[in-house]
Amino acid sequence: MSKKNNNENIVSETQIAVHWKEEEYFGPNPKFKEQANLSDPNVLEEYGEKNFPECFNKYADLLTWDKKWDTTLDTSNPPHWKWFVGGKLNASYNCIDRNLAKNKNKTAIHFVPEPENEAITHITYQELYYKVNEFAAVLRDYCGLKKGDTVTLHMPMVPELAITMLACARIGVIHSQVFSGFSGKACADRIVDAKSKYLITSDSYYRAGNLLDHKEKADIACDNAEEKGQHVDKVLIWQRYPGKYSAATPLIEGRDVFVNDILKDYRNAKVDPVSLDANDTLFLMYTSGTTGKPKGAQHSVGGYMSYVTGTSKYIQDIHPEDVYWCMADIGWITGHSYIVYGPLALAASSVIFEGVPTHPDAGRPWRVAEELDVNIFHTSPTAIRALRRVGADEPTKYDYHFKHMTTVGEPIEPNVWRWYYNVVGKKEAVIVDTWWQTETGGFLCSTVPGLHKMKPGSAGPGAPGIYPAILDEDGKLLPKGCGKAGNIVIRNPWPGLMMTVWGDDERFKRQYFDRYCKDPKSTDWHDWPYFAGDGAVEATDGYFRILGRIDDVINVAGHRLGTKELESAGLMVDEVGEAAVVPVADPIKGKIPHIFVSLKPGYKASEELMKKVSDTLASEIGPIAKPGRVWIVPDMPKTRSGKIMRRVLGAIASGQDAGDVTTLANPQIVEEIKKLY
Ligand code: 6R9
Repeated sequence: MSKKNNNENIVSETQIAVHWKEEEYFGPNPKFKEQANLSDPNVLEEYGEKNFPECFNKYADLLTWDKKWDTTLDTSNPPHWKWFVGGKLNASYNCIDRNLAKNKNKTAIHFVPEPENEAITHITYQELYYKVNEFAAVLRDYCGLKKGDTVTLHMPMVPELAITMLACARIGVIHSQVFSGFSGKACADRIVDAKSKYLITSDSYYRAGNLLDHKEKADIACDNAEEKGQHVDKVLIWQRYPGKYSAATPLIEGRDVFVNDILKDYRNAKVDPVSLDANDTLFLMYTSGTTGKPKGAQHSVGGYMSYVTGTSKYIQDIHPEDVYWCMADIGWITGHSYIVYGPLALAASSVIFEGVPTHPDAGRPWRVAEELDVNIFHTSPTAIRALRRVGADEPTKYDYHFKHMTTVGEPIEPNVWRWYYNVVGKKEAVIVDTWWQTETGGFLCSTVPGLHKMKPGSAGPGAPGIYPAILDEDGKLLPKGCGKAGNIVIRNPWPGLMMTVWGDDERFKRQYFDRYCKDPKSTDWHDWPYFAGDGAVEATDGYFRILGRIDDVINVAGHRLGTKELESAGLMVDEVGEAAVVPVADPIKGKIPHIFVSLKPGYKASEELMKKVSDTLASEIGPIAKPGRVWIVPDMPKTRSGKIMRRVLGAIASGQDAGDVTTLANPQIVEEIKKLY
């Protein structure tokens, strides 16, 4: 779809004006480079297109296979690519058993409870082996679960979540973990879609100082699932304090059982890992997207495990002696790939943190880092902004040293990136900005930390073996350095890509491939680019800067502005802690941006400050970006994974109904913001 703008130039719908200035490069740090898993530029060439798909055999070779694969990539049924066909393996074996010979006494999981007076616990690989076997016996012998069955997990950030996942993986049971912050009803929808007869949950967990009753959500989930036609036979409940029930909601007889009680009958049980086909399913991870019912991204055992292990090694730079802390929740894909499966397959020590990073104060993460001597740290821009907002100098007070840090989940504003680099990383740590999705299993764009320079706000080039491109609305390639944004696609298959949407092959094809498929009859992968749904621009150096979901684009008088670049300009105002930009209908310009900002502690809203924000947008981006209104708000409405809900802000700014806000992390904020209207 093309249309004419005021200058009579043809502009396409995807051509967002990109006004962001080029940022300077950083690093890579020579000390980091010396120890990096990947620092030889020639190796990178081995992942070039002429070696595709065999280049990914190197990732698969990082795993232990029961039977080696015959075919690296089978494209006979597009777009359901099959990797490592004929190969057999087990994920639980790869994350646990094979590490025992050299590392059985090493910590696999450091569990950091939220209350600071509770000691950190350290689970060795031997203990993990023991616990996973016992629970696998419960699943197999007590529950009667077998390969290919699904179970829904609704568990908080406790080690038992990783144990449950690995126990499922051990016997080929497909786990579907639902983020613990989601409601019982959201859990029910996922139980119904996955057709789970078992729900595995916890009685309670700590959140910002409160021990929450989590079991009450299980009751709602089961009742709601029943109404929708899915009966849950049993609810298995892990106890936050084993042997003690910490929730007020009574048990339902015949349905609810404490894991701790059953485990007594399976003491020291051992369960042989089931040898699975590479293309059997390891887990489902539901993703909501902006529209439609949640989709179950169905991930494979062989391809997924190879991809997360390879990227954990080369992008996260995990060595077995590292203490690695990813602050994401295991209820999201980041936690599955880069807290559990990737790091454990590499025999690292992975930290599971129960709590809120800024509780009881902004120094908490840095105290944990100091105590455990964490050297790899992984978090999101939303957490970085929150930590900067409440404790910009806190990191300097603690004696920890990161060699490597990751940002993931949203585009990071360059000046937030610089705080992360200078203050959190103490100018010692390299940063990778990893762009990817639930659907993609692992990283798609990122610098290789021992090889590439970093550029604030840019994810970087395609990860090894990933060939991204920017296409316009008509599928024409937008060459690098052209300054125009478009839709980012991945031209080739890769092992981490989901196999399909659970129970809906058609939706998988429609959502991710129909957009740019060159020939639906073709079995040549070149005809099937993966459409990610994000807008992006490729700089002359081949680095991709992600501008956000393509729906987050504002068209002001024919100029397409990325919300992210406006927000980034807003964040250049010292007083601003967070910023969100939304489009509001305007009779003259079509759409006009409104900017919502929340302030760092100690600052107050004023007319003067509003003007300062407005002027900064105009001076940084251009007069076209001058916002229709600057809203100074106490906080942003956020999803449970910390993403700002621009949809809600857009509705408020337009004087419309904000819709269903019950799934927000902070629904009460919506009323407060509405009062400003
Ligand atoms: C891993 C994860 C996916 C969407 C994705 C994009 C945004 C993720 C990003 C990023 C810019 C990054 N996103 N990482 N945008 N830079 N480094 O977050 O998966 O929850 O499925 O979200 O998040 O818009 O399309 P998921």
